[in-house]
Amino acid sequence: MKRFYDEVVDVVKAGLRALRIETPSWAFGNSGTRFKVFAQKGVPRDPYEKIADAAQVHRFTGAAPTVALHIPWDRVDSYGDLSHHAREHGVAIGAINSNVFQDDDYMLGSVTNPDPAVRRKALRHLLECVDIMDATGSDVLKLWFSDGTNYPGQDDIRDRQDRLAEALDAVYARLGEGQRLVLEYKLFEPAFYVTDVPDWGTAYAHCLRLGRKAQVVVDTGHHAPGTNIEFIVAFLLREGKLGGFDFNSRFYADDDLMVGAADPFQLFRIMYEVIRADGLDQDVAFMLDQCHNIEPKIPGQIRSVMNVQEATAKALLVDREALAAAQRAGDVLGANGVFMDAYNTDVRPLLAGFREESGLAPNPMAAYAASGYAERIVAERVGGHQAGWGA
Ligand code: LRH
Ligand code: MN
Repeated sequence: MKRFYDEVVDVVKAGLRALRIETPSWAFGNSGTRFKVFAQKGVPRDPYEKIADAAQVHRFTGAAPTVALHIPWDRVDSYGDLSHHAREHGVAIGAINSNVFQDDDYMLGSVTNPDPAVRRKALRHLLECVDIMDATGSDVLKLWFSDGTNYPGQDDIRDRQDRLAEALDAVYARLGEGQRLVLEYKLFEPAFYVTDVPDWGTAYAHCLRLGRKAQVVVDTGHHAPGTNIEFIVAFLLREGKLGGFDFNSRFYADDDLMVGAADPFQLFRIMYEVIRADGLDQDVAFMLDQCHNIEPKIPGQIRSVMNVQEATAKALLVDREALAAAQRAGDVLGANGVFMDAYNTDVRPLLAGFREESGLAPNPMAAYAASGYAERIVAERVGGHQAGWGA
């Protein structure tokens, strides 16, 4: 392992340089569960402050240069001005996330709603998000539909798919040059019987039908327990249909905990399939989609970026030649051993060195804590309305 390690260090560093992780604006606002949203001091009051906080994640990790927006949570008068503000803070605006899950009209669905007037309203919002992409220079429209039913017979499963396809066609047709849509699936919640885009197969089928500008988003928390997510990743990459990732982790359902916190080995296996498919050089939007309900939000995002960097460095350390030879030879334990050697390698010293070579502090968490930024925003952000999921 030692000989291989010395040889491959530069390959690992090259991979880490290519790794870009988008932070979600909504992770910096208050979030919680239906039981309670705990307000934290210093939380942003508007998209400008959210972007300033996201810029801290990039400042200390060097790996989070873009921030995803969620509309209407991040609605502003001038998206051009917001983009300028982002650039001033050394970041850029990334994916635009639509939201057709918080309006009373969408109780029985948005683009799949039995009522054509509600479907038209939902479509107008999706098209407005493309207008915002034009204004921010974003090339990714991220679509997640909470649409579904709670009781058998409540609505016709096939009719809802027809309505969904009709809306996706209209959005796809509106996409400009260089723009693409990424469709996110989720097994359940808030719907508890049928979710209209419940799994990767449904999302993949719709994207295949739409065309090359449509790809699938894999959100770690959106699968049934026990789902082999790295298989889905390997399959979608093989098809050129993995458009993005919503990184987080969970012990039970869509817990939206810090990526790698609940299952660092799963994250390693996922990143290995990404590396194996040269996914770092493809247009896969790696995004965090998390809620820091009880922990400080900016450090939570910094820790999350570090967790993805650690998993990626370990995945890049897999001795691919030795692995392929063992696999070809049917050497089950040998192959598994090569894989586990990489996973069991402590890459933290390598990452600290990589950060220093990149002009960054070796320990981003300690550097952020020492920056005084956390204390400053608590002192400055008094009054006003703290941001959250309620807009
Ligand atoms: C849905 C989801 C989706 C976002 C939302 C914030 O659960 O994962 O990606 O729109 O969280
Ligand atoms: Mn998500």
